[in-house]
Amino acid sequence: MFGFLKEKLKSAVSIFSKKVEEEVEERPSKKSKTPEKKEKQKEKKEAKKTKKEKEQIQKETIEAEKPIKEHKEKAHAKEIKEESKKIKEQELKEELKKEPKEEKKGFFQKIFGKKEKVEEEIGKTEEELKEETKEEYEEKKGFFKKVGEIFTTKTLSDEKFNEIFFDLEVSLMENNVAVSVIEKIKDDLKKELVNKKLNRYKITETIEDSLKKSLQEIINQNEIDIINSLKQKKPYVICFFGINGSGKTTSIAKFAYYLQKNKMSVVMAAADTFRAAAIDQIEKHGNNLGIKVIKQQYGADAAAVAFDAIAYAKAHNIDVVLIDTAGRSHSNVNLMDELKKIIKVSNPDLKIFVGDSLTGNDMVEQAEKYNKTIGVDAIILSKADVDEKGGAIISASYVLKKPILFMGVGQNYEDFKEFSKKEVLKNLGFQ
Ligand SMILES: Nc1nc2c(ncn2[C@@H]2O[C@H](COP(=O)(O)OP(=O)(O)OP(=O)(O)O)[C@@H](O)[C@H]2O)c(=O)[nH]1
Ligand SMILES: [Mg+2]
Repeated sequence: MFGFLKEKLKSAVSIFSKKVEEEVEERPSKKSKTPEKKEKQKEKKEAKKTKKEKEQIQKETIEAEKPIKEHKEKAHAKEIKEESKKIKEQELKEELKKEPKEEKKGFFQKIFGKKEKVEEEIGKTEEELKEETKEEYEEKKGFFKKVGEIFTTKTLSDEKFNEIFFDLEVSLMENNVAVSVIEKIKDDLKKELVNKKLNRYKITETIEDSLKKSLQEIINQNEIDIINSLKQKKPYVICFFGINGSGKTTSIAKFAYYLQKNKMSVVMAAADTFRAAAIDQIEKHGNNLGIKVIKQQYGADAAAVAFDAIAYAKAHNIDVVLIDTAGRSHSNVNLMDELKKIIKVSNPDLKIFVGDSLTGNDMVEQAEKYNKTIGVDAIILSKADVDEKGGAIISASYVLKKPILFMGVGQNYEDFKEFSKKEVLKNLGFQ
């Protein structure tokens, strides 16, 4: 899950950061050297060469004078030793004579020296600084320049940002991230980067922080505490729908297993009377899990099956009714009308859209259309275990403004994960 998107995002963000850095940094290119600069460099080289020659001559002279020098040095060694001893004694005497106040000042100066120096220097004008020796002046100027250079002087224009963002945009699109999600990421990044003086040492960090914040907001859609909601009404009716093969029947079986684990009783309605093998399929799950399945014959009225299941739940004090429906594309008017009828008759407490995460943007588009026609309360995304891209998982709830309840992560009953924002961010490398 997310492996592909994570890698793509990582490299796209790194390229994006580099391009932003290049854009806001003003580095003189090597090619742009003027003829005067070239001439100066040549002169410097020559000077270096003559300096080397001079040093060679000096070295040879020193070698020749070495024996004489050694003799002289030995003779004076004793003399120098005695002299330095005298100087040290004198220094010690003077040090002892000094006022204790002065000693204290020296001590604090050592600790706060730097701060005092900065404060002292800040008070000086450029002219005052220039009055000092050239070397000192250059050194100090360098220090203040460094402080000023933390923030870039050049800023990123809106036009340049759009140009640089293009690669990141393509990466997100290739990984099934919906257009509206990309737009949000882009707008958020723009706010952080465009026409702003940036801390040149924190450009990558700024970009990563902005992306993390955007993703947090994108996946943060009104959560539902499902177990708590289920306890509010009896029987609690849930209807599942989506396009063909999206994983509805398998998800219903996994949901039933999850409810059993939470000590809730369940009945399932085989309201897919459209596909021949659908009734057998859900019955098989019912047998495996020890759950009653309400069914009629193939081609029967699906709404009537749902109605029967609710009646059975009421009569047997069952907590939850799960209604399986036939797969249908939003564009199939007859089947959509049939679904509307099921919804009208069963009046579900929760309408769940089951989407196949592998189908990416198509799934998100279908979900949007379902939402407009019959309303979606929550989402289950199946096949997340085989979805390497992950863009649809990020996009679905943002586009619909509805929470993702569970993710199908395999073919077994226990391969059903409660949606965790934290885990999604972690899998994308943002936590
Ligand atoms: N790897 C994986 N496979 C899944 C998952 N969920 C469902 N499948 C498989 O997807 C296929 C279709 O699943 P179904 O549950 O029959 O889908 P459906 O939406 O009920 O299909 P129709 O009723 O024909 O519309 C089956 O082979 C399932 O085993 C999942 O989370 N992971
Ligand atoms: Mg099915």
